[in-house]
Amino acid sequence: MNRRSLLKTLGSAAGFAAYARAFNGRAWAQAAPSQAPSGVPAAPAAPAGPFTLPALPYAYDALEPTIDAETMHLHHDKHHQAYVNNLNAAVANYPQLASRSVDDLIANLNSLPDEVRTAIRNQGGGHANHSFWWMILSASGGVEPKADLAKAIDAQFGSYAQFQAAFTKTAAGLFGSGWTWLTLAPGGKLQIETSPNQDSPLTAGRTPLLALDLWEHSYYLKYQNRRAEYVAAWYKVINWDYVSGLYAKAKA
Ligand code: MN3
Repeated sequence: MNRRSLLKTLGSAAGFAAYARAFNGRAWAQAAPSQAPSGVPAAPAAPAGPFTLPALPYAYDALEPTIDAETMHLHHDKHHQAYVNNLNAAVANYPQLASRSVDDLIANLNSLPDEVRTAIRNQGGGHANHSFWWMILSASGGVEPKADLAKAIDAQFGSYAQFQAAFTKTAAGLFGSGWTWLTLAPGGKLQIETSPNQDSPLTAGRTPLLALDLWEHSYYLKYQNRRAEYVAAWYKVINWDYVSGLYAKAKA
């Protein structure tokens, strides 16, 4: 749109909408260089929304040495971003889905159109699980469960140490890519469970309280094939203050 036709059409709402479209198109083009700064070719353009990558709630190196900054960059900026992009692509033609939260989509997979259910299960699951993952990690979140969650863990597993042993055993038993979770079932019982791929306990109606990412991308740079070492170290960076808060909220 040139300046003259712009001036001519700005008087109407339709004209303003056309101007807004033209401006947004130009801004988008400027924001997407053909080469990323690192020299890696840019990925094909993905829809800009409705889902967006949440910022990390701490610095990329905040979890060093347990989880290294390079892993955090790749995991957050590349892997999580890809789930967001692919989820946006999946809902691009479904405006009725775009207005729902990703947790709502994952908790109600049966409500989704057949054509996009698998894509949302995988890509939406990846977005939901990783959004959760960043929040349950911290270098300063306390070393043990707090308050009512501490009592519930003691009551159900015997002690925090026994809970850790059970969680580690379940994690070690997961074959392939997936997650290990501490969840709260509708009856109020704590549960240690695994999910394959990017499946979420939300789909089964349980509330995630704690998650352990067991995809190789979450640890391979630093730990290589030593997955047990990664799992053992991960307990040092659990944000128990946050997790205990989730339990209190879910019980309320
Ligand atoms: Mn991951």
